[in-house]
Amino acid sequence: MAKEFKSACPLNCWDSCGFHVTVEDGKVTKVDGDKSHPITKGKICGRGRMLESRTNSPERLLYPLKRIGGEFKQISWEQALHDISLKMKELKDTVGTASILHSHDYANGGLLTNLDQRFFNCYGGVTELTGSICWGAGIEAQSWDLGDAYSHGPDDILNSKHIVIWGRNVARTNMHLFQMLQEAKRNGAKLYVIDPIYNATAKIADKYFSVKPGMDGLLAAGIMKEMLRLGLQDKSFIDNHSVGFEDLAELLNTITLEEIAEKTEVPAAVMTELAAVYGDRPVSTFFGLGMQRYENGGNTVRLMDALIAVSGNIGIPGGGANYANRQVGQSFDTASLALPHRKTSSRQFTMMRQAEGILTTKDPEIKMIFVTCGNPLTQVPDSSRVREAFASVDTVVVMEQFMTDTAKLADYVLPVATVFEQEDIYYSSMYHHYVNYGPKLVEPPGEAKPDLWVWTELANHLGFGADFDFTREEFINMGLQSLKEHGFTLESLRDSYHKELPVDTVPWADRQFKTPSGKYEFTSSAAFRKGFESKLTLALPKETKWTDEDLAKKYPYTLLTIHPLRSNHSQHYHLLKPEPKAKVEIAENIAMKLGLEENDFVKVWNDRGEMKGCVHIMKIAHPDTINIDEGIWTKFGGPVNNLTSSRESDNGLGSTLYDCLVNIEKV
Ligand SMILES: Nc1nc2c(c(=O)[nH]1)N[C@H]1C(S)=C(S)[C@@H](COP(=O)(O)OP(=O)(O)OC[C@H]3O[C@@H](n4cnc5c(=O)[nH]c(N)nc54)[C@H](O)[C@@H]3O)O[C@H]1N2
Ligand SMILES: Nc1nc2c(c(=O)[nH]1)N[C@H]1C(S)=C(S)[C@@H](COP(=O)(O)OP(=O)(O)OC[C@H]3O[C@@H](n4cnc5c(=O)[nH]c(N)nc54)[C@H](O)[C@@H]3O)O[C@H]1N2
Ligand code: SF4
Ligand SMILES: [Mo]
Repeated sequence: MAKEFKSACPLNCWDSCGFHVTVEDGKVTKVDGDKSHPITKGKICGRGRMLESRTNSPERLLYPLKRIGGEFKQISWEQALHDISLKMKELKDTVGTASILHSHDYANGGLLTNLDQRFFNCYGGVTELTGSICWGAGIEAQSWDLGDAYSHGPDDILNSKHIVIWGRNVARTNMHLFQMLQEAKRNGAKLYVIDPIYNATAKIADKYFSVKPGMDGLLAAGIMKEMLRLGLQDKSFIDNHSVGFEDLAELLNTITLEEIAEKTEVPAAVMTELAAVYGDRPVSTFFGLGMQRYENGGNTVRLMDALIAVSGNIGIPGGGANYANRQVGQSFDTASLALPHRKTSSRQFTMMRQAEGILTTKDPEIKMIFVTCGNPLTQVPDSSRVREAFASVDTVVVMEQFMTDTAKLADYVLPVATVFEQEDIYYSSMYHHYVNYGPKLVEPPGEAKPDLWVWTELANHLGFGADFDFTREEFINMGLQSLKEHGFTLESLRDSYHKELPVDTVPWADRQFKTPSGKYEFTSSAAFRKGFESKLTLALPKETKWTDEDLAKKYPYTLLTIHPLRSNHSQHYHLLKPEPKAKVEIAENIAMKLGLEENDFVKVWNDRGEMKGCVHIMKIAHPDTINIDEGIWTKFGGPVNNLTSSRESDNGLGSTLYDCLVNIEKV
């Protein structure tokens, strides 16, 4: 008999949807939207629906596997736990715990995924990853400018006169914001999209502005120049709530509007038009992650923040520099879960440079890697280097649901449970501020186990089982301690399924910024203290004709590798029908120049690697721009990260995935 339950989407996504799940005879048979969810209101995307086929797929990993003589052999859990814990003991007693790397990303938004850190901290501390391929440059930039990265509550957009979508592919990646945009438009708000690609969001915009990839900081500078020329700045905000404005004004005097127009490939008149828009408060700006995945990404976000500050759109209803909402993650007591004080030795690699770290770091060398909630072989830049690095390590343990490119390279593959096979609560620090509850609905197939079970068993083998001697319920309540006074307990969430976190829905309304000065910092003392350039600059990406003429002659086109429509990163490709093919989307001018036609088979390459696929011509896209969606598996023609660079952003914590020149030819 079919039974209906509420649950939650665990995927790394802006939207963090509420689910309505059908279970028949111990199997999930349908995943739909929960109509009672205040933000997601019953609508979910195909990636969420496909969690049914992910859960029931015949390709699910069902048993622990060990590589023996180049082939995977099924082994018992007891043997897997014995082998792995023995190796960990040996490393701890000889070269030290930092010889283990924990490589991960954030594939599961469950609160208890924080317990992997508890495991490694109680073990003694390992080599950890810092920064983020995803949003690192922008997070660091906003923490320099404002003290942290906070967004307005989703409904506040209805207070905006103008809405600017800047480098966010809303219709594809953030569907509930797309619905809010439509409502705000009906309400009379004007919508602007700034993006090198004319995407589905641009189609509903009042105005679409195309920009040369990586040049958004300069564009913001041009808009600010025009605001100052026309006297449209918010003098009161600048005088009373900011520091360093003189440095910014001086910087803006070092470049002309014409020079900005030349580099951004945006007409000067557009900057004048956008100056008028920003001067007509309130204006809400929604940053995507697109424009910060460049070598100048941190500075770009800082210049965009500066524009929003200069125009007085910070801390007012209908305004905001909406990038991420870290108030959400900060609401939970993650320290009680992760026990950071328990580690005695540890070391850090950045996410981007993990391959370099593995290959070159000594004292101790990396001897073992644990991969959880991530697929670095496809998702981390400069894939061939990542492959070389992972292949060079003695013991690689991958905890996975499927035989991904990364799992294929492992020495031990441990099969883990999916969202419907374990109880947890889910949140995302990207868009809205509701936490969702997801019950255990079905048993994991075969011998698959929740990640927490694996940590607990390994802790028992390693002698710190007491640190894991708690039930899931106790762990969830541990993470909710900081919210107890607001009525959050697992019991209350089991009742309500979703609950609004007590966060500011108009952040910085009190103008008390979390910066060292307590003010908005155009010149950042936090940056200075960390040894970075504190003043704003007019930095350009690394791979452009302006910064590397020879490279641009060899590789004249900019490659973007944006997020796929039908897959969350690499997670859904293998379930798509028909089987996915690599698609190379090119701007019309490239097709004309090279005589390329729709469906031509082409090779895209640079010094780092190559990839092949079929041409699709984008009718409206910035000239000389190519896109290949990220996430595609090796067996379907990927990974596209064969082409991308592992360089870090200017502020050290982000990636430069889209800062990438390539060439293309028909094969
Ligand atoms: N369907 C789908 N949705 C997802 C995901 C997914 O894999 N698939 N992933 C989720 C995750 S983890 C994340 S981080 C978010 C990301 O959400 P987004 O930030 O919306 O995703 P991106 O694919 O990075 O695309 C950003 C947009 O930036 C544009 N862009 C690229 N370079 C520049 C530039 O220099 N300037 C400007 N102005 N625009 C630029 C691209 O053309 C694209 O439209 O999406 C989440 N949602
Ligand atoms: N070229 C290019 N590369 C990119 C990007 C881009 O725009 N362009 N985007 C970047 C961004 S924004 C992000 S966020 C990263 C994402 O990078 P990843 O998070 O590495 O990407 P996913 O494909 O989601 O892989 C997650 C893996 O975790 C597994 N998994 C899911 N749930 C669980 C669980 O509960 N436990 C365990 N142990 N495993 C689980 C899934 O099966 C999947 O194989 O990719 C980055 N890489
Ligand atoms: S992937 Fe995002 S939009 Fe799709 S169901 Fe999950 S949270 Fe919602
Ligand atoms: Mo991401």
